[in-house]
Amino acid sequence: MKLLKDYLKVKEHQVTPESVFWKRREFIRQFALSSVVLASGSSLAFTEKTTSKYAGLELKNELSSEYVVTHHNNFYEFSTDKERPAELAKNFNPGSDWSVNIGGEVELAGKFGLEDLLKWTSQEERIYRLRCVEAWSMVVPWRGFSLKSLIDKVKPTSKAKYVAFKTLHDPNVFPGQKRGTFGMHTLPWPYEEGLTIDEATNPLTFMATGVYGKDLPGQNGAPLRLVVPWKYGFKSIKSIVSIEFTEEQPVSTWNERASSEYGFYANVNPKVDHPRWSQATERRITDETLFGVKRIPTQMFNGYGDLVAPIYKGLNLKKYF
Ligand SMILES: Nc1nc2c(c(=O)[nH]1)N[C@H]1C(S)=C(S)[C@@H](COP(=O)(O)O)O[C@H]1N2
Ligand SMILES: [Mo]
Repeated sequence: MKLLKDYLKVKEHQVTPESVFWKRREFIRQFALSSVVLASGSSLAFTEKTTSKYAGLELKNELSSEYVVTHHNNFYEFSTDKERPAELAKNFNPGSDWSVNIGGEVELAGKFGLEDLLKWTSQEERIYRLRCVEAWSMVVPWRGFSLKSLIDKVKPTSKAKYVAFKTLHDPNVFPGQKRGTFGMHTLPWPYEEGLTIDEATNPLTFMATGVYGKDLPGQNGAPLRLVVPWKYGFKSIKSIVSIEFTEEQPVSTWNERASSEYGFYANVNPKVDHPRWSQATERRITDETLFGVKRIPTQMFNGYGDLVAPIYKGLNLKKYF
């Protein structure tokens, strides 16, 4: 649990010279002109939209500051602490020198450079809410491409029912993967996640390569990470090196670690509590709330139900949490 004094400490770093502040304003203005409509009132309040097609997403949100997005992270390969990944990831700048294995039930299997993936798809900006299973949340401006556009290119076979992802496994890069780092609390590496093919091809499902107009920093999952905004944050696997199309339900690292606490689906659901805490509300982290604790109600499917609820028609969401 973070204490108020920790937030005050963060606030000190957050003080930016005026020139930097105005650059950020300029950037935010560009967002406002491209994919986001500026709401009246505060200059930092946004009417959120992913693309103009998704008018259903007009929920008022404040963007979380670049500082909190890049300094309050969950990336256990670096540390179980929220502030440490930013520091420990300083030398992890893979850039485009990265490849991804695409395999399993797919026509175009192989090892592809990130550059190839970027040639096949087109990049855009998306502002999404991120709701962690730990009951904190942010609003993040990502850059990247829709996973569907990549899937359309590589053409899964009719046997492909799921998509499985893996994070890089290299203890020389990730200190947290060294044996005994967390003692018995370690996760089984590599971190793995999976989606059903319907979830993976939903237009909201995103592969991020950047945040706040810059390439992803290491702590946010450089150079390529998944973003599934209607699911708890742990589904949004970072630093992906493998994408496999499978017939069977793939491993989800947190589900494997504690299946009674973390389900395979992990859809944001205020009515299904975590065994150790309520999921009815969340602590929204923005600049302002660094000074306080703003609790807001958690929305079903994190507010993206219009676009994703049909996937789960007839599914018991308490049983398949
Ligand atoms: N490989 C890997 N991916 C991961 C994690 C992790 O520890 N390792 N943490 C997850 C969790 S719990 C959350 S909430 C989000 C956090 O993303 P952010 O740090 O970019 O906000 O990343 C997810 N992806
Ligand atoms: Mo999380």
